[in-house]
Amino acid sequence: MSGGLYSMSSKDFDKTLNLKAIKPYGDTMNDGKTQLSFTLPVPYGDEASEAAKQLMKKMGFENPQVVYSKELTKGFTYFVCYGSCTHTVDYTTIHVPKVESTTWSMKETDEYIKEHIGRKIVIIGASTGTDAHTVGIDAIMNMKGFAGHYGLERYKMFETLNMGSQVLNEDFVAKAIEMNADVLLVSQTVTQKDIHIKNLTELVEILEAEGIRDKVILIAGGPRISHELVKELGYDAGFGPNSYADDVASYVAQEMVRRIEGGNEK
Ligand code: B12
Repeated sequence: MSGGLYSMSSKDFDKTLNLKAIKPYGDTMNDGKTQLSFTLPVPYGDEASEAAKQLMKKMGFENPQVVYSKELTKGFTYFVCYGSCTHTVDYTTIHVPKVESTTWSMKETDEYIKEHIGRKIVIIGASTGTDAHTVGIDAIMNMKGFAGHYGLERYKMFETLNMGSQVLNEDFVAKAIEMNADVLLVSQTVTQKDIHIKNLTELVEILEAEGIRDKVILIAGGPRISHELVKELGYDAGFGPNSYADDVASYVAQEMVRRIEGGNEK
């Protein structure tokens, strides 16, 4: 089909998009329409809804509406609200630090390692400290994989050990030394009272004290982990939500080769 609506780019379609001042899109550009939900610690009723609307105005929403509210338990009311956001963000100035690598298929990564490294890469993973959540680290490591992405255990060129959850940093490092690990994978899900920061920092300190920090690729991941955060804590890479085994595998292979070529192999 030529001409007409189907050949238009989104730029032609709407000329009011301003990347220097973006705001939420509802059904027309720049209408700011937003849906948000929250709970207030007050009993269900008209006063609760009025409090929710006043709060939304203070948050910068025009025409606040409560479209659903329900008592959660005695003295607590849950709301779903709509409103028009008055604030904007300059999208053109945004820079998000990210892991620098290209995601390959399992086969491509295995072949690359075989050709450029010529041996299996030893990877150990754990959910460390008091953190009992295993689903994240399992999603990355388990043979069966997660959401259609095979886990690291399935790769021919990785030798892996998943130590599970609540692994003490000392035990994790001892295992890394015993297995002469190339890569350490740490999962952190609980972030209450910044426990993840304390725990991730302690691991780096132990690795440094053992003199092996520079000998491993140190990776952290979890739902509230970002590359920027863990770089600051002394890690090589951080993976957040929607990251999969193939992202991690590709990064590991490419980083190992970068280190070999840079003369930094252990
Ligand atoms: C399942 C679950 C549990 C199970 C865990 C079972 C298990 N074997 O893991 C149980 C019931 C045991 C549990 C316990 C607790 N939980 Co819980 N739990 C959850 C829940 C519902 C799902 C988490 C999950 O499995 N996600 C699915 C996985 C696949 O996602 P993911 O972890 O994000 O992993 C992906 C990425 O982040 C990344 N990734 C993750 N790790 C790694 C590591 C590396 C190296 C890499 C590269 C990538 C990577 O890759 C994965 C795939 O994309 C969440 C709420 C939620 N809906 O998220 C709460 C939640 C995580 N739990 C929470 C809490 C508070 C607890 C408890 C403290 C509750 C309590 N008071 O006892 C305890 C924990 C006790 C402890 N010592 O840790 C809070 C955490 C809040 C916070 N910000 O700290 C949450 C968010 C619930 C909430 N809204 O309050 N929990």
